[in-house]
Amino acid sequence: MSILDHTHPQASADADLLRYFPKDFVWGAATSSYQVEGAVNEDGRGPSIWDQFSATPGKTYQGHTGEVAADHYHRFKEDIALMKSLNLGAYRFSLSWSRILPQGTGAVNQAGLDFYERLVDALLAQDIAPMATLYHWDLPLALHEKGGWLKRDTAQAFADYAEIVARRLGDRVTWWQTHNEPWCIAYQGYGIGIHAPGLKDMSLVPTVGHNVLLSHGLAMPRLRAHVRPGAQVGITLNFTPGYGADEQPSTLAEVGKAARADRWFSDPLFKGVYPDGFFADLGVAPPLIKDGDMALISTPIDFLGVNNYTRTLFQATGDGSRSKKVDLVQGSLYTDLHWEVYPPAMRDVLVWLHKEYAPKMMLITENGAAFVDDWDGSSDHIHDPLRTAYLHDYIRAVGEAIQQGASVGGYFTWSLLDNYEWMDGYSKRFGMVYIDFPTQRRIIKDSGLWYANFIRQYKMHQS
Ligand code: IFM
Repeated sequence: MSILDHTHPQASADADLLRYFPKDFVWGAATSSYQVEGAVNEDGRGPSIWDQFSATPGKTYQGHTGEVAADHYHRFKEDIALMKSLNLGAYRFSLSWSRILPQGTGAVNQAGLDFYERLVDALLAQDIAPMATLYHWDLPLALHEKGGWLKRDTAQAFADYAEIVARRLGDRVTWWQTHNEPWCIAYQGYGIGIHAPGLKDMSLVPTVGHNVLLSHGLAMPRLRAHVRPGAQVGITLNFTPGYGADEQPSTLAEVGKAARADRWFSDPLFKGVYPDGFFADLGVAPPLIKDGDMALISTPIDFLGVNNYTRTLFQATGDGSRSKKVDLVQGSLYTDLHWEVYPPAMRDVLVWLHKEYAPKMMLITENGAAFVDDWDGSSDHIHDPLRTAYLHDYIRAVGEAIQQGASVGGYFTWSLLDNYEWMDGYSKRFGMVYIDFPTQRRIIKDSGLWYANFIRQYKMHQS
């Protein structure tokens, strides 16, 4: 079968692909607050570390900020209509902490909570399940100024914030997540400084990771106390598995390091320990762990959110004395972020997670691809066969993992909308819906039409 056979928006899904997915499998799409909402100065929202970082010259592509983004704050009803036309069963969004608590702690901004209440109610009215992520990287600036994730107080503040949100929305939202990708929060934000708050000190990374995990553990009981019976509470981690192009000891060593990096957060969450050797790999000291921390962190979760986009391939250099990442794998397709398209990694990660930790359930909370979209400025069609092929092949890989026993309950594309891709600004497009940023016009891409058609066929197959 050629790419074009299955990327046509009206293509019929392969029968075996539909069969892989159990009844009540959730098909959704995801976004995050700073990447889509805009309205950064409206209705009492306080600044976050991303407002500050993106306003700092040289930090983001052409100085792009999330000030307007996809204007979802004002256009969420239009966006929910798009979700409906895409046949989505769920929408994963994140809440902006500083919209709700402008100082991170203290006085609650009711207007911020009201916005999320309107969003949730509008989703429910369309029979689209809301999935709320409490933290997707936009820490209130006021907390950063007091030390941010380097301080245990921030973990406590996060738990207080979680309770405030759960008290307001807990009667309606079934799916809850504490964090999105702690790995990125710690490593990219504090270690290599390419994300807010932009610190470049590897020695800080273990403490940040630990405090984020601690905040998750502290928030779990606070959430459970205020969410409806049957609500599902979890966390999302990102995984980029390492593979070896050969079996040289140096290659196996690199693959081992990548495996420990992938365990950095999952081992504490499921086993209550950090992976042996991980901090030594980073060349830094482990975090200070107080009595009871690991027990809190490993409080059972209802589901694990899994984000996977690519893999890393390692290969020995000429004399075999060392190995490094292969920058261009022969025959592989790369996305616009230079991420290798490698669907087997999705299957392998899910099967590994299932065998290693036996999570009650896993949800793919993000998967998708940045590709350049050509729009002629007037038509209402965007042809993006590469993105469609990516989604098709990764969905198939999820199906294969299910066939091998992994318990996966849902899949969310990243992303519903083209949006603010952090340091890359608006230069990278992940959406199933194209946004013409100057006019905010929305156009469903062929990949979105394909996904809608696939979900429709899944539903027909179930009934
Ligand atoms: O846009 C991001 C998202 O915020 C977190 N996961 C990866 C996506 C693509 O880079």
